Amino acid sequence: MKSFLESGSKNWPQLPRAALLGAIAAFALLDSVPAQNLLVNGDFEQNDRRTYPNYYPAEDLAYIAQPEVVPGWSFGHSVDLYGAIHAPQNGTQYLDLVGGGPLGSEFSIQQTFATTPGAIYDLRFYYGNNENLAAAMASFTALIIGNSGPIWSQNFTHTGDTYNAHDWTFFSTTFTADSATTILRFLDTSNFATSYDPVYTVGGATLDGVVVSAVPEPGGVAAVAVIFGVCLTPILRRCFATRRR
Ligand SMILES: [Ca+2]
Ligand SMILES: [Ca+2]
Repeated sequence: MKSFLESGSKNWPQLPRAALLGAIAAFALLDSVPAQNLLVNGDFEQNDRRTYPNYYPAEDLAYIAQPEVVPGWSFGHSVDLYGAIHAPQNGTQYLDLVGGGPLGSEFSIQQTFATTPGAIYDLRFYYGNNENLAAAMASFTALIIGNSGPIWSQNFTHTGDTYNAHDWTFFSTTFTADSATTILRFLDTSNFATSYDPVYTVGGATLDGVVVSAVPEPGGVAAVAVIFGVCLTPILRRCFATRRR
């Protein structure tokens, strides 16, 4: 029985096509491998909101103030974890940057993660606003902070989200780390007073699905191309040699 290669000019065009398809599949596979999230609890699913002492079943939210913790994150004055009826972007929980407290308090979260200086990383997250700001404007600043201080920052605004309907807005960017550890920080700047107390606030920007991942080095993709080139060249030579006979 003739091998595929030995079958001659009748089948040789199929081999490059099969190899090409294999190469395309390999590149697609490379592209589809889920990037590892370098953040802990970026989706705010850890620590069930119902286990916190200030969980309000009727509103399905937990008010969280220090010394209580949100795994992976440190936070300023207080935050809230909102439950499933409030339409999280993923899972059953999302974060309200503003738990509740005196207007002018610092409402923020941040997390430190390991990085390689000079390496490129991808940051992506979804944001919205607490329903108390449905007719006003939530705002916050996102920052990436390295050894030398902020290496990236951007201001965001959002409005229109209601009690159980979120128009989650997606954002992504890339940054180059300059140190062995990097800080991701979200600082709420809404400063929106409640209707019942002009010096008290309860609503701010909301977050879910926060991911930081390493961007594959171009060298890795190039290596795949080289491997395929090295493997395919002798096969193609044999194909053409067979055809010339
Ligand atoms: Ca979530
Ligand atoms: Ca709140």
